[in-house]
Amino acid sequence: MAVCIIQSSSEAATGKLMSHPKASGNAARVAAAVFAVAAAVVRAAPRDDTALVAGGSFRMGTPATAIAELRSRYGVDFPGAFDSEVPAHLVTLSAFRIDRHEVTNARFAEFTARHPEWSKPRLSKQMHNGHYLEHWTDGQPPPAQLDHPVVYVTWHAAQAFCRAAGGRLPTEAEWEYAARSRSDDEFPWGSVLPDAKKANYGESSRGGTAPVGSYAPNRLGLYDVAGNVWEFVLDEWQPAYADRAQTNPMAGGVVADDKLRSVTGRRVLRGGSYDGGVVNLRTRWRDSHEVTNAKPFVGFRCAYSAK
Ligand SMILES: [Ca+2]
Repeated sequence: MAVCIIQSSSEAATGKLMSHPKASGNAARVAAAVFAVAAAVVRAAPRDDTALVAGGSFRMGTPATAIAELRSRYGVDFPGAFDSEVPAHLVTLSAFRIDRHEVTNARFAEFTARHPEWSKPRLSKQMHNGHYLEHWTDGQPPPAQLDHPVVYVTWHAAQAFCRAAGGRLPTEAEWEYAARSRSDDEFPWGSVLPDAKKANYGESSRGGTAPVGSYAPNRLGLYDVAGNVWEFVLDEWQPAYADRAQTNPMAGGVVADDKLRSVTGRRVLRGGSYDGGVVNLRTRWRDSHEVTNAKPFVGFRCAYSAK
């Protein structure tokens, strides 16, 4: 099913600026135009931190015939391991933009200031697991962690943030396509196994989040795709992929903004975290959480229209 994509707020701001053609003849209007430019720049700032991903087709997921070898290679033998990645199936995506970095505490603090309905005191107890923004004090993130990924967020809050930023959460297919740099890469950096210099995961022994961008990006310029924090994506959790070619897939259907808070159930997580293992860093690995499950190792990034 196609995903509804809207213009980014930066584009809207630019359009507003261009509709001010008579400003030059009047000082007040010039001042207003200057203000509009400044506002546009401020609003466009997040857009400057996005990567354009060209559309195309790729084979998402893992063929069933590869599972035995994967279980052996990674020493993972619990029931059902890798099964959710099956089958490998052809996916065609339209072009999109995606944040180069996980959303930071600083960005999320700007969001809760502008949209206090998503601040900790205002979010009803039914909308989270009791830990929403647990690491913040008096509505502010830890000063030493402004450039760390925001954590203890719900799926609803993540999607609300992305909508306010002029985008949405990436679909699961977009996330995997971007993580793999439109290739067959097993990890965002290629096929070699991770080490403590490549990503923030369990064996890095940080024991917590790192400032976003602390490790080298993948070939599309995306940072921390593997590790640091797991990332909520748009799709509803399904235990396996549909066995057919798909265009712009998104499990669970388009989420209307006015119905966002009524979404229940599990949504997909991708990428592993500072608390995770090697296998979680694979670009094809899938996991899921309840939408209300605010955890210390889960964050997100946003996607936007390519136009
Ligand atoms: Ca990540």
